[in-house]
Amino acid sequence: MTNTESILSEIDELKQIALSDLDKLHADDDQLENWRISYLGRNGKLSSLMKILATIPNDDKRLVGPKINDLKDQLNKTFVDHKNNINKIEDKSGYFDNSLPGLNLSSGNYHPTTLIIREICQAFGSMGFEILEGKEIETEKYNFDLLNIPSDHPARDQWDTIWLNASTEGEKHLLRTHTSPMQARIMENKNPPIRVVVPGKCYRYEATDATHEWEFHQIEGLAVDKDISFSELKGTLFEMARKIFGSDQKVRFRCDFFPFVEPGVDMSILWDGKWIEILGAGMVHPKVLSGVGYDPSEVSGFAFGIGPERVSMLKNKIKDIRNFHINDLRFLSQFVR
Ligand code: YSA
Repeated sequence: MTNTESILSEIDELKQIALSDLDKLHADDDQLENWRISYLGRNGKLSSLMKILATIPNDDKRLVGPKINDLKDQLNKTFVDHKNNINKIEDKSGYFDNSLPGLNLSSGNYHPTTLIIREICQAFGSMGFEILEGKEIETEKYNFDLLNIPSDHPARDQWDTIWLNASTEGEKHLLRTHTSPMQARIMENKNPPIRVVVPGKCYRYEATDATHEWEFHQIEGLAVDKDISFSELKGTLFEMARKIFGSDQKVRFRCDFFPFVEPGVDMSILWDGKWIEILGAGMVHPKVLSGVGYDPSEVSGFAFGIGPERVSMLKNKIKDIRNFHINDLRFLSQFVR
């Protein structure tokens, strides 16, 4: 084989190996660049062929020279095409592979407190109660005075209060310790018959434990009309417990003291062999009725304050009320509407 023939066969061989090597590269930028340097670089394999060109006779150069140039053009073009193709496959923004499985989008869910508040309000809604909301910043007058708890009354100690610095026209402000101030606000603005429930947040200046939070919710209930009796209070709360916990649920009423009711009770649920208190209630005290301008000889009423987190704890076997506030998705994602 002459020198020229051997160069021609080297050109063919180089072409085959270069293209086959390039074809094996699918992603790695470094490997692509190595390929380019190895074949097309200044000291690459194509340059070596060019150097041999100088050693062959001029007539043969006319035959071999264009062949080397053609190979150079072909390798350059194939390299650029191949690289573009790889970039297109890797480009997530512009390239859409409709054979890939879909992404799972995580959908949000209601907070367990929202879920139980809605469930309890719905239970009362089906018994004809309206739903209202009140404000979390209250005055001493509505949180205590109009509820028959004067400033020197020891019963105030029952509600450990977070007082605010702000006061307007001598009125002291606080974060409401219960939803009961809404009783007076509603009665001042409405005439009987009244049937409302008021869900909302309350705050108490107290240490937390498994059943007590310093920030928690209550659902206040109020019914005022002519001839409202204690048996209607009992019947309404029994029905609520039946709707929330089922008809077999055992419920206990005991006497309790709240200055704004007479008589007063609390209601407990039998759970795992223990009675757990979920609400305070009673017949609206005549002093509260007259304080808002009603005539206690004309109308009577009952009221109650439920702790929805406690209800949810019983229903969902939650051991610690603090779970409601620590924002742990392992806890929160268990509550599906
Ligand atoms: C009583 C008579 C009425 O005519 C109207 C309302 C009331 C309830 C009264 N306002 C009150 O706040 N009573 S209470 O202090 O016993 O709280 C009522 C319910 O709120 C409790 O049974 C409990 O379920 C919940 N609760 C109270 N303190 C809590 C709490 N839940 C979580 N953390 C706390 N620190």
